[in-house]
Amino acid sequence: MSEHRYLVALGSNQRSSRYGAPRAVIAAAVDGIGELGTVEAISPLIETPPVGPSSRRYVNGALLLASDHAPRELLAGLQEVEARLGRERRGQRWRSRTIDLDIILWNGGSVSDVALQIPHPLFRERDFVLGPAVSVAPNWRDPVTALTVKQLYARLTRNRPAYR
Ligand code: A4P
Ligand code: MG
Repeated sequence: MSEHRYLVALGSNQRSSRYGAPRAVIAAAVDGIGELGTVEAISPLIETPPVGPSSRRYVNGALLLASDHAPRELLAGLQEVEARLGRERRGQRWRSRTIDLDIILWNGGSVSDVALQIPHPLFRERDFVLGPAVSVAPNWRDPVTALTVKQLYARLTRNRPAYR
């Protein structure tokens, strides 16, 4: 049994010369993440309108990972996967990217330092994270608000239509 469990969010809104369209990039990222532990569940991939300056739509998804890596090690592993898939780290924040991998929740609770915050500070406001997350971890409880992923998603989308 792996020591840790993580909810990881995946996003892509740019083709990769090597892997192709965003969906294929995400599939390659899932393979890479599989080397960091056991991927226990993958959400359907959804198309979402961009939040921030990028004009291109994103493909987003989420997965559950069981892993022996502690949070900072996992972050380093995810960044290695991003680098392998051709993510350019220079430039504007929130620019188009071939792949973005974020740690959303960890079963060990909270982490807060300069390089890593878990829960991800913005995930409660983002339906492109919560939508996919609901399909893999509906009952996972956010340690900060004590609400489940499903409740956070319902709270966020109560007054407007979901993407799907
Ligand atoms: N970092 C801190 N906490 C974490 C965490 N929990 N998981 C640090 C991953 N990384 C974490 O990230 C910058 C630094 O965040 C990392 O070096 C790490 O130490 P980054 O991925 O290099 O930069 P970024 O992604 O440009 O910035 P950021 O703040 O992560 O942006 P977001 O929040 O990821 O937003 N619209 C749609 N529809 N779909 C999207 O997926 N994504 C973004 C990016 C904007 N708009 C989007 C989407
Ligand atoms: Mg990121």
